[in-house]
Amino acid sequence: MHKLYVVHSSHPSEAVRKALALKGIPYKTVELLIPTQAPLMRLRFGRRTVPALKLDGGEKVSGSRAIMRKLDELVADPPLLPPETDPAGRAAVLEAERWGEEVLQPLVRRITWAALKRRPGAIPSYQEASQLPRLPRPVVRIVGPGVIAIERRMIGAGDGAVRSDLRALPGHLDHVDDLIARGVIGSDPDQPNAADLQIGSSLRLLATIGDARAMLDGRPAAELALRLFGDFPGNLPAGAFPPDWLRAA
Ligand SMILES: N[C@@H](CCC(=O)N[C@@H](CS)C(=O)NCC(=O)O)C(=O)O
Repeated sequence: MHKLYVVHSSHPSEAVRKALALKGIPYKTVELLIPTQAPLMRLRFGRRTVPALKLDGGEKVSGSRAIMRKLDELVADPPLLPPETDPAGRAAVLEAERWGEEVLQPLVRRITWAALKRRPGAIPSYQEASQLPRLPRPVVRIVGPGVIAIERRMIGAGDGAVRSDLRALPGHLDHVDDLIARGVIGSDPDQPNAADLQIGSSLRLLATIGDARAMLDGRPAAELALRLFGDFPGNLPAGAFPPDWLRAA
């Protein structure tokens, strides 16, 4: 059986999980504890991030976009990209997926860890439905801030970066709404493409952050995320970021 390596409430991991489900590909989930995935994944896959897929035959594929390509090779239907007979449509979806992975996905990750730094009490909500044994709250209270500090350092989520992420966020959401209006994403709710999954999973994680939800609410982007990823762990009430960080946005 194929094995998918994930961490719980990871947006690109959820994107890949959804693709596997759409294609009806059976797999086993290997859930790793944050932040142990970094050294463990480097040992197993030569790259420190999840999602990563180990195929039945032993082939290893790391990274959400590479995995999406592999899944289309394994099971053609439903396809995650427009057909090669529609080169313009295919290029537009690939470009939206690239933007989703390279720009939106890390931005949402930085905002999430920066918000958790300010509201570590929300950590258990991001562990809901995890396969791993639930850590007792007092343990989370003690180790949580250390884990958050490691993650923030690893992904560059310092205050300066997150302030400019929040400032840039409305522009990025306009871009998503524009992709929807142009039909690049969101055109077929029953058959999401690779960009739908990449962008929708990031927006769904973003919607768990109260301060960001205020910017998302009422947008087609929010509707897309909630439609594709209804159940998603995490709830971090509004008020985590200083008001002037949000005013700047
Ligand atoms: N952009 C890549 C990387 C994903 C990524 O950064 N995943 C996070 C979890 S959401 C991770 O494994 N972080 C650990 C690290 O940065 O060492 C992808 O889409 O696969």
